[in-house]
Amino acid sequence: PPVTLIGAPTDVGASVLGASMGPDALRIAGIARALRALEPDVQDMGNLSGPGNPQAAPSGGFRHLAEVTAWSQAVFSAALAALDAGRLPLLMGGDHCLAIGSISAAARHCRLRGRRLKVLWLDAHADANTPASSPSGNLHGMPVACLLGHGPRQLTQLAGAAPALQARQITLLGVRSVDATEKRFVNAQGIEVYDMRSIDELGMRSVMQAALADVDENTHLHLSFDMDGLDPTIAPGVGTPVRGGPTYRETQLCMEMLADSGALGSVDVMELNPALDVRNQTAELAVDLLESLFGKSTLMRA
Ligand code: DIR
Ligand code: MN
Ligand code: MN
Ligand code: MN
Repeated sequence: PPVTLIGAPTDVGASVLGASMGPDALRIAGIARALRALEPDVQDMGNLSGPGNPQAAPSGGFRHLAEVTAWSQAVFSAALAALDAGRLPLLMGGDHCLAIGSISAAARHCRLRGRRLKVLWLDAHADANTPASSPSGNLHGMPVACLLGHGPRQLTQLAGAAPALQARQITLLGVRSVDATEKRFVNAQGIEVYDMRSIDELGMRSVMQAALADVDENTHLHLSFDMDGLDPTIAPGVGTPVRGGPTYRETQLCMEMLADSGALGSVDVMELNPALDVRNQTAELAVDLLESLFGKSTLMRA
């Protein structure tokens, strides 16, 4: 489908600064040109605007709740407009709290059209903290919980009164850093998780087959890609790196199998932090992986 690139240059949901520069780093790495080789209709709508980063301490369990809400609403509107125009929104973050906006938009779009939404969350972290469990108050550690209806109302009700997602609609992939209290929430909700141990034991191919087993013609697949999901030796440009992530080849296979599903409907590329990167290599890696996600393959395959 035609693609709309949406820039969301903010780091209000994180405590490490710099993800605000992610959209331009992706542009410099040639994201639009690379995708146009695979899908001729790629529009870059430029950057959304929103409040600056006050660099305040958490209050009431959250850091920057008002700012995160304003940005999430902007992302929600832009992503929903793209979806309603029959386009695939590709959100260029920005920190991962913004996925509350993009996924709420996908949920609303799918609800109105009777489509089934399925979210694949590729991340070193589970991002499933609630205000009560969060050690940091950073909202980029809470989007999964918010999307399941656990969090401040401003964020849980972007797409309407019902939670944007049911637990069975989301699969976490690549996880290797989960806070002790967050672990309980993930288990209690029954979220499907393929952590690094599963990828080690089963291999990426089997994991992706299992993760995509329930995808059918009526499924809208949303990929929420936190760049810290990758191993930091190949993706150093992130604010909260965790060693032991999937390799370059494993991630390529993941993207190729997502492309083969034919169900991709929306994408987030989040937490890219150019201030911590090495000669823009993490942005270039993101573009390389996105090419596979949008169907580039070495040879034609049956
Ligand atoms: C940690 C870190 N679990 C928190 N989360 C991160 O602050 O909630 N998510 N870095 O991407
Ligand atoms: Mn659609
Ligand atoms: Mn994340
Ligand atoms: Mn993460």
